[in-house]
Amino acid sequence: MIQLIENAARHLDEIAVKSDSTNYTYAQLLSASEQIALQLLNGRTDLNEARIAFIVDPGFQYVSIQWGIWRAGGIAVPLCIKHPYASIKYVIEDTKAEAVVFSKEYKERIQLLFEEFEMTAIPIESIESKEGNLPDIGLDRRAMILYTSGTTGKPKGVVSTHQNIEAQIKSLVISWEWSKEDHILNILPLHHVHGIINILSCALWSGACCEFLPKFSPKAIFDVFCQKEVNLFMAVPTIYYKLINYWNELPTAEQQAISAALKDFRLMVSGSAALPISTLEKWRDISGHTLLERYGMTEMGMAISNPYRGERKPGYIGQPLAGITIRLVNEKNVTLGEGESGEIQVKGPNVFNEYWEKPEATEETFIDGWFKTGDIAMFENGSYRILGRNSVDIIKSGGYKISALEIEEVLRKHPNIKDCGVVGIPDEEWGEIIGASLILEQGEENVAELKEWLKDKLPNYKMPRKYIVQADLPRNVMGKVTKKAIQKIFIEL
Ligand code: MLC
Ligand code: AMP
Repeated sequence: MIQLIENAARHLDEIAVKSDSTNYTYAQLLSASEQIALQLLNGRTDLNEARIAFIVDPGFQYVSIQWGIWRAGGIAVPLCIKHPYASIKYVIEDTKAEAVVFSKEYKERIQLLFEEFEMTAIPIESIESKEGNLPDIGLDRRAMILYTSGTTGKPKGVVSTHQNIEAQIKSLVISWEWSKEDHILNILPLHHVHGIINILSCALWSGACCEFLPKFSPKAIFDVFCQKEVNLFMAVPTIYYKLINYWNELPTAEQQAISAALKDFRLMVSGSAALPISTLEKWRDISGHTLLERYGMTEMGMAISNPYRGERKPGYIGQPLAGITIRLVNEKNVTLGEGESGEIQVKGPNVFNEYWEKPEATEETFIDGWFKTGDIAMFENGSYRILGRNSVDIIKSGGYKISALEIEEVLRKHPNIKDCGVVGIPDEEWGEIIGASLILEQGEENVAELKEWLKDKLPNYKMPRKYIVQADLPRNVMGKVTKKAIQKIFIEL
């Protein structure tokens, strides 16, 4: 039994989703998702964990398809609407999805899939009304695969069961006191946990309303806030930074109207990357709210959070959420005490079981049942504080996790690039921006042409923003590229 969907029956006439200026009730969501489930089943009794990919704009269609896949017993594979064909193809190939559900906006982008793979194309507009039975779904069934970048080459599929998802939702609903009176604005991409679990699923679990905007725009966000229906907001630090910049440029009367609307909010949360204290303070001046910073990861949902009630400490991520156990360990895996810095390891029902068809990667990421996050932190004065990561090859930009190695692999395929080193450069707005040091085969390389060449190979958020050309990459005595030395060159530019 999927409790998230069972809960909907308690709120049939309430608004579940607001998108494209239309309100959709929980009854409509149940009906639309049932039709999609029956269409996917197409006479079968159960999808038995078949992977179903889907690509539609954030909104009612997205939720109906996600729930439809779950109700038919499938594994939902949400595709990123900003990905070029090459990235979409990778996910389809890796998951061996049996079908893609899509809306007409994305038909052209994915058309080639149906020539390259044996799979079913399901235009969302083609779903017909059907009658039939839906299978019973156990909590241990695999429910979703989200792709995350790691320290080895290509992204890995993180598999979550219904049990994982339920545990992730429940701990947030309890800790942040969600209720059916809540109304949240969701402007985050829907192929990552922040948008899918923390915002969408927590809202629907609670009988609340989740409103969507078609794309990120500070003006559109503030316009929605000023309608005074929304009382909850969650975003990555870059988004708060952009909202602050936009607000600063507005005439005083508009600034005051926005600030007045924000004061009535119940809660505002920041996460997915470190929240600069300057951003927290400026947002407090504008909104009257101290952002609640929390820490999480695709593999486990949220794990550590500042309190909903009680002191929210700037620069700290807070305490373990209900039902989640945390320890810090050193390189020898010895548990550390207060004031010592080490890797965060996590245990709990929220933690995933496996990377999709990557048993070795799965084994490497657990030790004695603890999930190794790769994040370094310290516990002091009753709170955890993030100090960094144990790999320089993981970049966080705009809240997206990006693998330097994945970008290097693409760059090395360019005919004039002999070698390269990709790094994250600290940046107030983006957290980090991506820098690439290039070793050329010959002559010079035109950056505009290189960007054009990269366009169909990498999504926009994985594009290097700064380039340098070097005669050779800096290396240590063992011959290993020293990324810190490359970073230093970019910082000093
Ligand atoms: C885009 N641009 C960047 C950039 N991304 N510049 C530097 N670094 C980046 N990473 C530039 C573009 O080139 C363009 O420039 C301009 O910004 C607008 O580009 P866009 O593609 O239209 O971006 P936009 O829609 O504005 O997106 C910005 C954003 C987005 C902050 C809204 O990055 C975003 O949605 N981030 C959230 C990601 C997220 O949800 N992460 C959660 C992962 S889960 P120009 O010059 O052409 O205008 C997780 C677990 C947890 O982490 O704990 O939550
Ligand atoms: P992802 O793999 O995209 O889910 O990103 C998870 C990573 O985001 C974590 O491993 C952290 O490195 C980072 N992260 C999430 N929340 C925070 C936070 N509040 N402060 C610092 N880093 C964070």
